Amino acid sequence: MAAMFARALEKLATGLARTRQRLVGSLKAMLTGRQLDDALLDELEARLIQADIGVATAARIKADLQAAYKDKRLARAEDVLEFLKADLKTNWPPADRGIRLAVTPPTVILIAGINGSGKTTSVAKLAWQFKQEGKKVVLAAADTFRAAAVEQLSIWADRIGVEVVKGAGDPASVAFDACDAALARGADILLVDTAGRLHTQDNLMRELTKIRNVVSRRIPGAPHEVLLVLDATTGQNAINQAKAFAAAVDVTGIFLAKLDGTAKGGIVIAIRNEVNLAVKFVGLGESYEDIEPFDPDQFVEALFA
Ligand SMILES: Nc1nc2c(ncn2[C@@H]2O[C@H](COP(=O)(O)OP(=O)(O)OP(=O)(O)O)[C@@H](O)[C@H]2O)c(=O)[nH]1
Ligand SMILES: [Mg+2]
Repeated sequence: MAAMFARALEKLATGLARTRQRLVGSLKAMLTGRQLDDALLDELEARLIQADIGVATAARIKADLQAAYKDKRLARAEDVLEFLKADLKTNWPPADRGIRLAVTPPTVILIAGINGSGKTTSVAKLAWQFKQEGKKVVLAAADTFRAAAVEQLSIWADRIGVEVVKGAGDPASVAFDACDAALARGADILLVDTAGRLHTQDNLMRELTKIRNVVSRRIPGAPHEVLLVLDATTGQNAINQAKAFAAAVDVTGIFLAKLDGTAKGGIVIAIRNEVNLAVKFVGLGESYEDIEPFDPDQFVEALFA
């Protein structure tokens, strides 16, 4: 267990390298030999905002630092990083970050998000992870608009060794067939990949609702999860997407992809404070193994590693 935790932390720390450089690295340089005064606190706040932690959160952290300094719980600028680390860890209340499994399998997980956010890759990652846990996984290629999308998912399915349901019909009918297949094969998990869409594209949002309805008609209680895949490299824009999608469909959690490719990893903190949805998984690379369940303590440890 300890070894598993260490490996996960290492993976996360590697993925967060750019954010750490940008944020913690620059803070270290900034704090060395400085007086803990208002000017320094202003600079610190600006750095936090640059790392996409969010304006409100940065202001709150600054106020916490000011209060701690006044109460003499914090004396030296050098101690700010330790304080910050502890402060960030208190940011997340206990939340359900696991996948809500069906009482009677299969558990159906619908994947949604804008174009190119990382949906198909995240489906592959989830499939791999569930398979590692000994679960039987089926994929539904419900992005039927492009042949290349079906092909991409099929390639992942082959590599991971799971079955994929394809079809010539519309996305909802493919999802329906996939439900049948998952039931017939006694699958534990059905992951439904969908086409990218914007929350402003009414017809496409209706189509997502249609997929949802068809799935729930075939399997009572499904979909058990609707995961929104967000691209961490888009920074604050990801927040707006999360709000818009959550208003349009019943999103149950976030898969934050491409956390490795960004210096804006502070977005995880902004999501917590500005969107009422738990980040359940993070994507840390382009391979199917580059997935970690999101754990706040681990995230903060990795950020300051
Ligand atoms: N570095 C990095 N790249 C990622 C990650 N997840 C996805 N990608 C890359 O992002 C690009 C888009 O990924 P897809 O999975 O095809 O995205 P999608 O949302 O399915 O795209 P559409 O179906 O076209 O809407 C690909 O080049 C992926 O390799 C990640 O966690 N880290
Ligand atoms: Mg895709």
